[in-house]
Amino acid sequence: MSIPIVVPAELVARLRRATRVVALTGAGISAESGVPTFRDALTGLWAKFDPRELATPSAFARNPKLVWNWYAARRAALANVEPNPGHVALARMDALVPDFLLATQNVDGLHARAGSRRLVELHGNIARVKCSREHRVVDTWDAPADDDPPRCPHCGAFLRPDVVWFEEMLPEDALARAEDASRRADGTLVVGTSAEVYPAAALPRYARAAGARVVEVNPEDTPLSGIADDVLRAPAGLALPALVDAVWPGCASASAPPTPHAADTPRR
Ligand code: BV8
Repeated sequence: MSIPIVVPAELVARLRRATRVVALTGAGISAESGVPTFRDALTGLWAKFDPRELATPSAFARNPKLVWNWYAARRAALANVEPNPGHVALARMDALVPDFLLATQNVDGLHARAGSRRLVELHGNIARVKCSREHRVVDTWDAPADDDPPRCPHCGAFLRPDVVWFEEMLPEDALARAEDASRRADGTLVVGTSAEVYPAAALPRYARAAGARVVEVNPEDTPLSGIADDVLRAPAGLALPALVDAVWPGCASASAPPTPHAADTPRR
């Protein structure tokens, strides 16, 4: 059942003129790919846990095996999902907007798989594993033995997912690029996030302060709805293709994988 997505004409005009656009995404954009959001209750072994409890250094210190297995289960589940038209539409925008940056809170890697190139993963990527002591990414790791996660081949410390846990600093370069782009933006999209986790949730406010047009795409209200100029209350997999088709009609359907950088080709 496709719901008609109304894209305001003024928004179309503003985005068509925009040259510097930043998109911030959260778990909601991957929901239509079958990836549970952070608000969706955990299931199975983890049903009794709040994700915010498990995604912490103290949880890993307390029970490394439990946390390792939680991430291993999420990693395995990602092997059976595909990017959806929402991811692909943002990859299209990357090919169409001169100065574009996609900052995601998601660790699922679906934006990169959809063809997004100017992309920063603010909270890391679940496909990578690193040493919990030296923070060096390791390419291969053996299956965990008995009750422990696998160990670092260099120093013997436990291995852990290369994601940012609560109370841990974000990757400096990724955060700096996202903050800088937000402070220079003339348009920003806030897609599928409950906007409660910082410093990511502050980015649209920096764009707002810079005079950017703020567009929220979310079926539900969020703490950022109040600063949005436009709110598309619809699933991202429907709203984003409609938005890209409205702003850049005839630039091949928004749900088709992007061709090499339209932005590199001289604009007529
Ligand atoms: C840090 C990786 C320094 C791991 C994650 C300022 C104020 C208050 C608190 C703080 C602050 N500054 C720092 C903090 C502390 C904390 C924080 O923000 N706490 C919150 C809970 C209040 N921040 C940190 O700890 C950060 N580090 O600040 O370091 C420091 C050091 C020591 C002590 C203090 C500070 C690190 C934060 C990163 C944590 N790692 N993920 C993993 O994935 O396992 S966060 C994780 O949760 C996600 O990455 C994401 O960021 C967040 C979940 O939010 P969403 O992605 O938005 O998902 P959610 O499920 O909540 O919502 C889904 C939305 O989608 C909904 O709105 C829904 O309506 C919508 N939706 C559903 N379907 C669709 C849809 N939308 C569109 N289409 C659909 N189809």
